[in-house]
Amino acid sequence: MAINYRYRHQFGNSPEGTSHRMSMDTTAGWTIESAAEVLLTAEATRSDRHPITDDWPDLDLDTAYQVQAALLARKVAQGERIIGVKLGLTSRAKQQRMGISSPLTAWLTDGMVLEAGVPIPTAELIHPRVEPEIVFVLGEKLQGPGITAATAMAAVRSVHAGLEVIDSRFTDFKFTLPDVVADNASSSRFVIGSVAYQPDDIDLAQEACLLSVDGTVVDSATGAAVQGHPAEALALAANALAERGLALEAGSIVLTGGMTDAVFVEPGQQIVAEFTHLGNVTVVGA
Ligand code: 0L1
Ligand code: MG
Repeated sequence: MAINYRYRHQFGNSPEGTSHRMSMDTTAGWTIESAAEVLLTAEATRSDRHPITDDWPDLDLDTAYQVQAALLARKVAQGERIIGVKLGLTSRAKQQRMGISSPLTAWLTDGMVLEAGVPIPTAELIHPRVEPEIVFVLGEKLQGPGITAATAMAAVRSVHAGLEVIDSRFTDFKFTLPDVVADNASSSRFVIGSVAYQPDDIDLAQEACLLSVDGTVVDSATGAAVQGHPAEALALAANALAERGLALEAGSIVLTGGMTDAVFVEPGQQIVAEFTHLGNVTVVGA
């Protein structure tokens, strides 16, 4: 799949730049930079930790998105490229499991791409879980505010099945909304299926997915689980990013959010998402 990534001119070295980022010291002694550093260290050392909000209870959503931006800026400084956006907590299954009812946005980098057939490097991760998603690749830039599901779909070049591997830096995947926003929505890896549909050629609300582990179906959902229609999730992302002065670039990959609850993956396990039209996507734990 040929995908163009055009974030550099918009974002420079980080998704949201550095100019407006606060360098405040909180009463708890935390800063945006120190929170980003703690999360990146947890990822690099495979060590889960308690929520940042336990120590920094005043961490609000705006500041959490600045922590997320600082974290991404560090990944970019280390050579990763931003290639798209992922939504989190867009389905009731995910919201109920995590106890959080607000969707959120986060970023995808090329370091998160898991090529088809490459096993999930479980030894490098804390407690990986896998969830099926409907994925868009944009043919045009998409900039809010005022984006509707229809205008969002007009910007889509192709639709795919996907599996996201999430790996929260917080113990037992227990966090508040600001924690998970700061943690870039538990991002770890993702794989996109090879089947591509034109947006007009598929009814995404009706598109069904069976999720199986080692041949046993453990969950199922249709695209309607994602905000009623995955295009609503795409519109939500464009409008939410616009509030922070950002847009989705042409060529972006957009993960619209887990359709079902995520399942843990152990070494040797095979997880398959079988979609009605979008084909099968398979991952194996290394
Ligand atoms: O797709 C998703 O809903 C990801 C949510 C990220 C938060 C999590 O479940 O750890
Ligand atoms: Mg996800």
